[in-house]
Amino acid sequence: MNLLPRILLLVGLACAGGFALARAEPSKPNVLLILADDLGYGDVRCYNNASKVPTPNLDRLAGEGMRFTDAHSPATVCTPSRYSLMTGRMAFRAPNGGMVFTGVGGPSLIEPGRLTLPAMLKQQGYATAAIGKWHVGLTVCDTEGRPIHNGSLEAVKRIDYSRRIEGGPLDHGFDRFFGTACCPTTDWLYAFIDGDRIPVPPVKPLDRSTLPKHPYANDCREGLIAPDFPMEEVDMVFLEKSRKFLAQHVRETPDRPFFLYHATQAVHLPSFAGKDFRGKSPAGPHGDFIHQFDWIVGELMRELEKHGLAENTIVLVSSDNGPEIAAVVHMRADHDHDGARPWRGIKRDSWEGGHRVPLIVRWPGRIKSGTTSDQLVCLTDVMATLASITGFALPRDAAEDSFDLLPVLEGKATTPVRPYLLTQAFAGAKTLSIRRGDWKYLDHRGSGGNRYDAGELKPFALTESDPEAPGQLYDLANDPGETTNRFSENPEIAKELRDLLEQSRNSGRSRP
Ligand SMILES: [Ca+2]
Repeated sequence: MNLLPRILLLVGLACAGGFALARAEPSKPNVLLILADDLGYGDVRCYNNASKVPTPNLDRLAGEGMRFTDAHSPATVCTPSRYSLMTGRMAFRAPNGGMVFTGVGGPSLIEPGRLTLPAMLKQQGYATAAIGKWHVGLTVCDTEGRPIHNGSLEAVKRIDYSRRIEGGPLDHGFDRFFGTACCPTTDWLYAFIDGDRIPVPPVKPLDRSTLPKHPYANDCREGLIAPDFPMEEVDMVFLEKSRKFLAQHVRETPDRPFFLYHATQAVHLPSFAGKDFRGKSPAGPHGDFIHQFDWIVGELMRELEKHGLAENTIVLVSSDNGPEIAAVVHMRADHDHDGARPWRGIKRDSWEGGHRVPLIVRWPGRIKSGTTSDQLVCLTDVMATLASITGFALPRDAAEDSFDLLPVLEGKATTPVRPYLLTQAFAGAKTLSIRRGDWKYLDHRGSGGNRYDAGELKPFALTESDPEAPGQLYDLANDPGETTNRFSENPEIAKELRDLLEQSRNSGRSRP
């Protein structure tokens, strides 16, 4: 070989090597994860053009990023769904993993020592903050130091506010936390937690006589309230805290990436929209609340832009489960609006309406604007995706149900990233379902959550098409509304899916 070609070859190899190194060096974008509570697929205009609620900010976000049409919450209720988002693992695999915490909640569903999404990002150099509703459990104590878990008003009265709160967000990877233990305006303890303390304790019974009265105002229990706790402006307080976090981050630690998890009160009942939003949507009080959530998303985006962060921040917006009974039943009747549309079932149910949720992801330069993905994805996947994006090698005993969506986000995935999807309904491990391709198998009879034989949902009950079958099998390609149970028609497919579910349950994981 002549000298010149050899030099060129060496230069070429060096360039290729340098390029490879540059490519291998993971970028560390900021992450803003916005989680709505009980926001339905059909509540958002870009998912349902018949939605009666204007959602211009979510629609704009979808236009600037990727909108997933087959995204799922891991569970059909708050606590297990949020556990799974924070750990990348199905909650039914954890002790008490089907439980929904009430009152003060707890103890933490997250096992001590388990790697969480925020802890992983913290290891990757991120500043981490959680603002809003936690609901994954924590531990408060009485004056004797005895733990208080769940319980109602009597439990709240026994709390010793001088003691540290154990097992909350600060003990699971967040540098900062400001929010509430459970549902902010539902669960007896109407007080803000700042870090690991409640600086302003609740001192008097909540006076519900001054609160709005409408079909969406239930779920507000007779708890104790702190003097600084504004029942109708909780989300405005959370927004202000997230704004302050971003401003402080830019001022004090601009060289570090951040992970901000903003979990709103909206749109969980009671639908107490803030004063600036009442009557602003044409779809009643719950419509106003959805509209307020949309506005909050817009404000957080504006805040990123103000600080010059919008270009290098991945923004994810989703919901922890489908829409609530009152919201669906009354909005269908009074406003011709259907938050569960086009699916069967709602919050708590195994049917799609319980867990098919909006998911919008914006990441300028990496995600093509205005794209749609029909990949089967789950909120457990956020952890493996951010591991991939930040160059973190997930250990085997973490994120067991999490799949890397980066190829999907970059438009490079040509095959499904998930072999199958698991979901759990209200009764946790007793009401699991599994989806592979177009087939979905429910390992139980009935909804898995709500009653349809009586009460408000009775008018929406469908006749069971395969009443003797022990489970349900639906072909979502031809029957997205899950109207016809094909269990007895296709026993071999039902068995395959049941076996796969059993195998996944026994192995403790779905990630290879
Ligand atoms: Ca929820």
